[in-house]
Amino acid sequence: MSNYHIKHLEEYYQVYRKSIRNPEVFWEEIAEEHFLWRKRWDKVLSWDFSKPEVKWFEGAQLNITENCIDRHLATRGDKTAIIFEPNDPKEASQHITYGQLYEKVNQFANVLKSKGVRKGDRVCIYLPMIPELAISVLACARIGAIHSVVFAGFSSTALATRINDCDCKMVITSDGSYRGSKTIDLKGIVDEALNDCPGVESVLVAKRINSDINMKDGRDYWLQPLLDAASKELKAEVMNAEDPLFILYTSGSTGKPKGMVHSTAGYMVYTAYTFKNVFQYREEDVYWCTADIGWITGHSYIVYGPLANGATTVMFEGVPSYPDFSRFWQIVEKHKVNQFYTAPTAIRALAKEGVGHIEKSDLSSLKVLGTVGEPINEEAWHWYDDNIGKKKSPIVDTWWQTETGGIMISPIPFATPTKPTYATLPFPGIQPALMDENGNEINGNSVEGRLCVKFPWPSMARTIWGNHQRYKDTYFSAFENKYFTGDGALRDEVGYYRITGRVDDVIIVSGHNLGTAPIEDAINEHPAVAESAIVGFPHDIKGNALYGYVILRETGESRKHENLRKEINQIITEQVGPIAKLDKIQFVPGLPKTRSGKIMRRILRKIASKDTSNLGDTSTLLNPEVVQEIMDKAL
Ligand code: 7RM
Repeated sequence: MSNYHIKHLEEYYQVYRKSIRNPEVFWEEIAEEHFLWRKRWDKVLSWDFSKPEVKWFEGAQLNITENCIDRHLATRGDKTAIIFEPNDPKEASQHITYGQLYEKVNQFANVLKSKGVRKGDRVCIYLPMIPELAISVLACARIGAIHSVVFAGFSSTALATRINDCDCKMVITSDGSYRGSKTIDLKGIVDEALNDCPGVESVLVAKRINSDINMKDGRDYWLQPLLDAASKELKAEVMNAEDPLFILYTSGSTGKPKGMVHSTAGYMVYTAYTFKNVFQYREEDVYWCTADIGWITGHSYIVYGPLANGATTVMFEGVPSYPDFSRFWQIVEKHKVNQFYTAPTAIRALAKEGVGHIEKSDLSSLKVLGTVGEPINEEAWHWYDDNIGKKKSPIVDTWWQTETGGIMISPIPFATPTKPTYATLPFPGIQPALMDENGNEINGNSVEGRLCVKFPWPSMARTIWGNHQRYKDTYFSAFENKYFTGDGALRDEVGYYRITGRVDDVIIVSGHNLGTAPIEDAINEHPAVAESAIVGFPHDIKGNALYGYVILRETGESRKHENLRKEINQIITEQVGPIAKLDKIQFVPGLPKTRSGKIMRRILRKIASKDTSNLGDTSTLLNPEVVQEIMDKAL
């Protein structure tokens, strides 16, 4: 029986049981059979969640790029590793083979070395979704430099914070980027950020939009001439299993962003293993994840997981709406995409545009559909299933986090029967636990609680850069000896998990626990409502009361607002109960959202509590302007 590639439900249960009974033997077999090691480990696992300290494959040595590139050369040298699909459909796509990727990564790595980057140094990568982004990530890994990719939609302040937090000595960027019909002056943003980053010694600049930019003498270098002059050979640095591979920032609910640190061997093993199974990847398949490499989804499931399996992975530079909303489906047809992985927020945006945009494209190549990033609502799930998968492609609703490094709960397509809005079953090696408010584990099925993980898995983040105490406080202090995810979940009668959302979204009103999601679902049923968000605010008698922010489909006249408020509370009373009625309802033009579509409730909570003197870090907001508009009319 192969533990590595699970094909049936029975096999899943067998493998899962084995992974729980004897995790070390389980992971050791996978590590042994499917990866290239320079030196074998002395110990598979040592761990102590009270410190917290976790080590996987201690004593082993490897380089992850030898696993993602070199070892494929003999059998897959001419196979396409990366398909680059540009923003503009009229521009030709590029196919980079494993052989070419080997040379390009080595050239890039040689350039990094020539500019003084050494093993352990931090390099900030601020690039659009062009091949140089994947190549520079791998080039860092090849020489043991720690990459810190910052999504190229972040502002100069957000960029500077991230550069300084981990003392990057180099920034890799481009002259600019294309995003739909717009261009963005990336180099200008970097220049502004670097006014506050004294530690940065050099900037490598890729040419993308041919704009006229400022190049600072002795600091800024055009990338291409350096690459052209660099050798295509380079011996990969030998890394220890637990050496940091990268830092990736995730926004905390308070304070500055957290630089999650991922290590080398465990991350490699886990992302490769989950990629193979969650997407049922076969040798000839073309796989496409629409995320940006600036997020964990792009790190694990555009770059490392697919390449470690010798897969063909698509990198798309553009947006779903350019030149029009048929773009995704045209790309699926053009590259005959077999596995397609996107976010619920994209699915909802596409659904809103109607099926006319789909009908033009041949989607028959699709075999597996994926979703990630937030709970997918039933309507979006069915729209995806009906119109994109034509009810033939299983949907994998994959639950995981920046901190977990890889997919934790997900169906295995063609093995696990799917259920709308359910992430279903834990991956082999993952031991979830649902906890009650008193810190006790809730056993049995048909239960709901706070989602924890009670045993280490290989790709878990090892610390927060420069702040181990914060790592401990945030993830290992709420429940003893467990990793706390911050999410709530329910386990149904057969043991399937459904992630209900962040538990920081739970509001206790008069002693009753209210989840924001069911209340919002009720409000959204009102025909005049487009979207809504609920937060709690302090109340003398109830402890907390509810404040609703509601976006109307049409702005309408304010004299109608009083009636609407009554109707909304009527629906809530009917669907959730009178306890969930809103004390205040503010009609707003938009909601503050992160770029991955998550509502930033922290800001809404502050506005509702009239505590707006310090809104905290708003640098990750897609639409910061809406915050002022909401504040101006707060109730
Ligand atoms: C991969 C990613 C993590 C948070 C997580 C959840 C939410 C992610 C799902 C989901 C319901 C899903 N990393 N989340 N996936 N909720 N179903 N399939 O998104 O660090 O950016 O976010 O996202 O709340 O804790 S992340």
